[in-house]
Amino acid sequence: QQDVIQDVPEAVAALAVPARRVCVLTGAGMSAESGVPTFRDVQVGLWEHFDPGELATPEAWERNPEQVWAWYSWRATLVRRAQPNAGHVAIARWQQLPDVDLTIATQNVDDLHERAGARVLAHVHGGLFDLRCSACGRASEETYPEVTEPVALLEPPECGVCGGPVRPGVVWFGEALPEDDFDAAAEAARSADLVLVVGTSGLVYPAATLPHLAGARGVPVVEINPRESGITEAADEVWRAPAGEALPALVS
Ligand code: BJW
Repeated sequence: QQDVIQDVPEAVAALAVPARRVCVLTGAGMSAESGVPTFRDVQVGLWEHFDPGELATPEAWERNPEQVWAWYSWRATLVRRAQPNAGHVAIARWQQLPDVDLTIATQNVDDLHERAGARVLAHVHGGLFDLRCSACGRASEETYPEVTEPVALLEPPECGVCGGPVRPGVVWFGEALPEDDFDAAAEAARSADLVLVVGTSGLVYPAATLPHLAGARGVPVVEINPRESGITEAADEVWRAPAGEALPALVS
């Protein structure tokens, strides 16, 4: 089995092993090996098959809530059936080490970090399962129906208080990020002694500024991603490997 375990690049180990305050910033690539599709990967990315303007904007919701609800119900079913991968588990174990203060700020709307046993400091793009009323804003106890393949239209549930349509708790294009989450992520990145950026294209703002905030304070930034990204240039070290292989090697 030895030959399938990734060798940790020396320069990465030199930064990661002594680090006591670690900030891990994750994107869709973190959950790719759990079978949750990314957004922008060639062929398999969601935006190769679906139009974000029709599904992930407040205008799309206003125009056609049934279409948006149907798509998120399918995505929620995928996430419910997915399991945390070895990368999620490795980060959770790292966080549990007594001499390490490790924070996680994720762009992912799934709950796979939590299901691996980790505590997430910030979900900067919200949570898929945090449903709320789109009219009065109250949190909703409703859930998504099981939908095992993309379907065209599904009626969203009604808010138990005002009757408005219940929406996913995610951040769509053009919407503000939850301020507390973004501020906590920014502070964690700035005050870390290592920022590890895992599985993001670094193309969506303002989340993509987080590694730069750290870099500007002299915090070393390490990228784990099989491919080049918008973060690569700002990274001090780059490890071209999948999260589910690199992270267990790093933490073992
Ligand atoms: C692996 C792997 C493996 C694969 N292991 N790695 C400045 C400049 C230009 C534009 C803007 C700007 N500021 C704001 C904007 C507009 C916009 C934006 O950024 N647009 C750009 C796309 C051009 N931003 C916004 O609209 C944001 N809001 C905002 O700015 O509000 C301002 C405001 C203020 C006050 C009042 C009102 C408004 C909101 C952005 C919301 C993003 N939402 C989404 C959907 C969430 C819900 C859902 O899940 O449906 O969030 S879009 C989508 O992209 C999702 C992700 O979180 C986000 C980032 O994607 P991520 O995670 O990087 O995934 P991918 O697919 O892009 O990359 C995967 C990576 O993994 C790749 O690099 C692979 O190589 C790698 N990988 N396998 C490790 N095994």
